[in-house]
Amino acid sequence: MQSEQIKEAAQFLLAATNEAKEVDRISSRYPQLTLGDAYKIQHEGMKIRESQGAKWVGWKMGLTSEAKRKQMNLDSAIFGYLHDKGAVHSKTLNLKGLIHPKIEPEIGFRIRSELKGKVSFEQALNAIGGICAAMEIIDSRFIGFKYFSLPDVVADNCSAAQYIWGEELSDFKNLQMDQLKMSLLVNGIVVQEAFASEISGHPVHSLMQLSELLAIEGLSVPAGCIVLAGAATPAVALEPGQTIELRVDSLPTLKVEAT
Ligand code: OOG
Ligand code: MG
Repeated sequence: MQSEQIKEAAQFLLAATNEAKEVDRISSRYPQLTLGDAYKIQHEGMKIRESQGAKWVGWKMGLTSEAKRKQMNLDSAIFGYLHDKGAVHSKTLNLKGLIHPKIEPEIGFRIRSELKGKVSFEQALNAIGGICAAMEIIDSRFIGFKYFSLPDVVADNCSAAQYIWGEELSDFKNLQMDQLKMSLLVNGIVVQEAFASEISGHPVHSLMQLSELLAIEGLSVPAGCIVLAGAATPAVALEPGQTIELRVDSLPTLKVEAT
């Protein structure tokens, strides 16, 4: 795709986000859309947001669990960006302004030293300064939240909308991170449950994968940023009135009320 088309596609998707309006997939407008073009569209989207005052804060991994790949009928891990305006700071989650939001149980990392390219498990683990339970609110801009290709979802910043960040644990060396049980509750009832090993076999593998995927685009995981490792289970549709809770063994619980 030409750079003018990349810009146009980024603007088209941001307008859909801001107007909470579902739109046709990018690949129906630009059938030649490749994964490389899609990451350029994503990057352009972040640049536009920055010009409007948002700050980049980190990365999200997507489709790191088999359950998510099955749910979306797509087959490989992808990444997107997180910005400060996406953080939910209150105990209520306002669904106005979202199209068809869903919520996912995730593990969050605070990065203390840069990761670049292919790294070992030890290097990735040592780069983590804190871990927490986190929830991601995803909201595809595409009609029906389905039937999109990998480049489509990447261009749409991997459906990123908002995220809820838990209290971080900095002393996690004795934690069997992949053995943490994650339970997502709606109105007090467990609706999804999985071990953190569902995230790429181990959440740290997801971080290693992220570093490698970023290198293809000439990017890295800088010190100080945050990372969402990807959902451990399928996403759950959000509706006003629900109380959503995420319990993860050994990590502080998260609870919000959707309005
Ligand atoms: C893509 C984003 C997936 C995750 O954690 O797997 C994602 C989508 O499902 O629309 O954020
Ligand atoms: Mg996610």
